Amino acid sequence: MKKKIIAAVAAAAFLPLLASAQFAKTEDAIKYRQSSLFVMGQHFGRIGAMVNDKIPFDAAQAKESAAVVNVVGKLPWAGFVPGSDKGATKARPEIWQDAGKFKAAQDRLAAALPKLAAATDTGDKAKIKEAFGDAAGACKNCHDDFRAK
Ligand code: ASC
Repeated sequence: MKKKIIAAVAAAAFLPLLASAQFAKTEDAIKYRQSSLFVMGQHFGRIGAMVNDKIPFDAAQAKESAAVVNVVGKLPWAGFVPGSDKGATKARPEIWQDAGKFKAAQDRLAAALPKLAAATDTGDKAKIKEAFGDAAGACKNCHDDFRAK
């Protein structure tokens, strides 16, 4: 018991270290954020296609996609490690130069995604469409300021 507690405390102490050493290579950090954004975009796009009448509305699928987006939407930010503005990336240097503004853009998405998930719980297409619009606005806001064309 005592050993387990000591091990847990020791592990907790190393957590910040592990988080900062999450990627073996800068390229991996870039791939990680691009992959998570890609997966998020696929599922977000499915919801968009439904609420914009491009594909049939399916409440269960909307709910499933919103749940994916809600979780995967938390992931990309850890991939924006210092020095990863070079290479195969559209990330603009402002991400690191104006970190506060970049964080605010993340927070806007983080506020919108649980609302999208909650809207899909109702199964009400109009409500989902409204929440989707807010979340899409958060995507666009960040892309406008921080993603190269
Ligand atoms: C999407 C998607 C985005 C956003 C953005 C909103 O479906 O993949 O990146 O919406 O286009 O403006």
